[in-house]
Amino acid sequence: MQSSVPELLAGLCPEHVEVEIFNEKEADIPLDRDWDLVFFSYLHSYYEHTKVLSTLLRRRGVVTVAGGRHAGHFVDDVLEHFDAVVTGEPEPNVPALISDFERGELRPVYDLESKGPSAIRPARYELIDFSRNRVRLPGIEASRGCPFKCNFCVLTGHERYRYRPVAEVIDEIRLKMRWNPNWLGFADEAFMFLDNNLGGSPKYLRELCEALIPLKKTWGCALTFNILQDESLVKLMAQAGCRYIYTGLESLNPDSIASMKKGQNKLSEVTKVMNRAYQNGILLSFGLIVGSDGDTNDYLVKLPSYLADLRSFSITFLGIVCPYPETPLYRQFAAEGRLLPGTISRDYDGYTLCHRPKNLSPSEIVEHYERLCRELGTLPNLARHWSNRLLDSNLPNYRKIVLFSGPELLSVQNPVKNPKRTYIGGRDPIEAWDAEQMRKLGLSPQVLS
Ligand code: B12
Repeated sequence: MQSSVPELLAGLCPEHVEVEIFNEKEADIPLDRDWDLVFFSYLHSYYEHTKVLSTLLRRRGVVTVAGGRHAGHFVDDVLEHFDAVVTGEPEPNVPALISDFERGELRPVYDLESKGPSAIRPARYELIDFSRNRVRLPGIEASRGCPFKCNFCVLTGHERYRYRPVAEVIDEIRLKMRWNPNWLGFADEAFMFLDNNLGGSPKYLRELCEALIPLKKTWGCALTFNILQDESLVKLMAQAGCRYIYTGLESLNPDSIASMKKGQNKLSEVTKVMNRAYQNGILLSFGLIVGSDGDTNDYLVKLPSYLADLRSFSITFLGIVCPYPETPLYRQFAAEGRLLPGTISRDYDGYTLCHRPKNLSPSEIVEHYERLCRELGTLPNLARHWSNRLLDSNLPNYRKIVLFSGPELLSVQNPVKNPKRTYIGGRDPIEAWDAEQMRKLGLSPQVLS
């Protein structure tokens, strides 16, 4: 999966504007081009890098704009490195910004209020270059926000749950979406919902699924545990073409779930809920995070055997709980003096420990984390995953999805492979190219603790 922001913003540009999109995961950004205006979307951990890119472009007279969650939270800092910042939703603000720019009247901050999710315009899928990323699928948003209030989530306290009219979502899928042509027909008509929680309103999800049935597409999404407890809804999703669900299981330790304020995860129901999804033809993959206040040595040592008991190995993200600066968790750790000294925005990547854990030392958490990455993302676990899952359902495409999930399962090994990093916040040097450019450009990292 990749961010859909570039094609989303492109869809908001007036027709006379010529647009190019770049995703640095897929291709280097050519910094010698004579663009008039460049919009940047980035995750917190790429802020230093994005500052470098913006500064290099601005030196050549290109006007730069930043948007997204980090930019919206750190407006003053961001305005030192970009010409403007969008703090509101893109739909009203991008057209207004372009119009101001064309008149030579660019303002520093754009915070016009959106008319709501019906203002979302279809993305420009034809700009996605599937030859640069042969495995990605097109993505669409049906909703934004989430009704839950998990203490580590960047949405908590910022975004209420809202959804688009079903007919507009269906039309966008039918008429605008472009399919990945690289899989000999397998990925034709397959897409992802990029929503934070497609099940934020079960009633809306039912309506959406009813409308998706006639389209006969194959799709995946992320949603919360409570939806998986509703068997009729899971069946309806499968009937509508859903073959993959990601859910944030986060922890199998009740104390950690309680510390995250994630009461919707009912640990006693995990086995039942997982098997139900598989048997209905949906591959359930999940994320786990370590480093929460309930975690102990005993739990972290036993985690692989708990997963073996569940006979479930389809972990997509194994992370270290991250106190993103706009979250309740960050405010809690800051108030308790538990942020590690000297953490910079680069450290807020979900794989680096940025706080002092309650029951363990920072290096103990990182040692457990590195071991778990190595132990869980292995070929024997992949073999177990395939043999446990392949025969669960014979719905069309289910087995293909199980087979194609192999690389995702192995990718759990990837985060901690850089031998130059300790993955303890405040200790590791910035990546070499960024550090060199920052030195030349006189930029310093954003210290967050
Ligand atoms: C695809 C995806 C990924 C991809 C691509 C990342 C990316 N660049 O977005 C990959 C797989 C790399 C990824 C990784 C991770 N992800 Co992720 N991911 C997503 C996902 C599912 C979809 C992103 C997307 O396209 N959304 C649709 C677009 C349209 O919305 P958006 O990105 O939210 O942007 C909105 C606004 O912020 C704004 N906006 C954003 N940028 C800009 C720029 C401009 C100029 C303007 C005007 C507006 C604007 O416009 C959008 C519409 O309102 C989101 C969930 C979600 N729905 O957003 C999580 C999400 C972004 N991921 C998240 C997390 C936690 C992670 C991981 C830490 C997971 C992990 N433990 O490994 C890692 C982070 C790695 C890192 N180095 O920091 C969090 C937040 C992370 C953060 N830093 O804020 C999210 C929000 C999920 C969640 N609710 O927890 N992820």
